[in-house]
Amino acid sequence: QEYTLIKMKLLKLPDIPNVAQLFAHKDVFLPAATLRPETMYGQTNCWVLPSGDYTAYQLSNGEIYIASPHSGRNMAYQDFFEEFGKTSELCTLKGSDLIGLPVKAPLAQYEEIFVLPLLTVSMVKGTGIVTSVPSDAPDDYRGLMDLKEKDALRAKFDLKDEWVLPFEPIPIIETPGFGNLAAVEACKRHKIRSQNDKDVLGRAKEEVYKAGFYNGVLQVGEMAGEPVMKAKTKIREHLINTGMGRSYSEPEKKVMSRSG
Ligand code: ZZB
Repeated sequence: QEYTLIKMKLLKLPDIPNVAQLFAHKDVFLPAATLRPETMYGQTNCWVLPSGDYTAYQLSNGEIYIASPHSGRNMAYQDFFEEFGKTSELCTLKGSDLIGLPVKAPLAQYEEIFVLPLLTVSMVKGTGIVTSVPSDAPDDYRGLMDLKEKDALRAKFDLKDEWVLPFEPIPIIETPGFGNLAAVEACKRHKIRSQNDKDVLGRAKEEVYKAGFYNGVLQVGEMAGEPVMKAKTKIREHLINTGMGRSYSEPEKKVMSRSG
């Protein structure tokens, strides 16, 4: 599986004394793994698993990435670290330590967006850091709406209203049959009421993926007017060439289970 890592830059360091020291004067990123780089114009927040274990890694280019140990082990074989096959770890953090931090997300229309909790983030897929595009990803739309609609959920995670309430899905892709907020439409059709409605969210995601990939037309940015299929590769290259993104791959699940 070939992902694009979206380098979301931390605009404030976690408020943990030793950690703040380790990160001082360095560029620290939350690298979100995506298969849809063309949707980055619609980012509204970043997701982490509150109970998830994350590691801060020192990259050979001087940058720091905070990501899952699962992704760290994969990065070790893809020239992210000084020594091939070895990770370079600075410290560990909980997802909850990251919640509420502001980040600058590449190509996002919002100047700064915030790290928020999503209970369905997998720590063994991608990097465990997920960028949120509620216009085109049903999981993201439902996750954001849960936080907006359920005051008790915001209270549970100590979220400030200003991290959540100002952010709305942004129309970025026209998808025939779904309009310009495909995920919002799909969640409406399937009457999805919670981020925990996993099965139906999975079906909505499949539908939106297919319709968006084959028939979607980008509405914003330099590739506006181009089909998603064409814009996807160009935007991925742009992100990587400008240092805002990086290529990252994961072995197929079958290969992983065969090798243990
Ligand atoms: C932005 C985005 C915009 C995404 C969209 C999807 C959509 P897949 O196909 O199952 O591999 N993702 C990445 N890592 C994780 C994780 N650890 N836990 C939960 N979700 C994760 O899924 C790849 C997509 O799942 C990624 O692409 C990411 O969300 C999310 F408009 O990034 B995507 C219809 C989907 N639309």
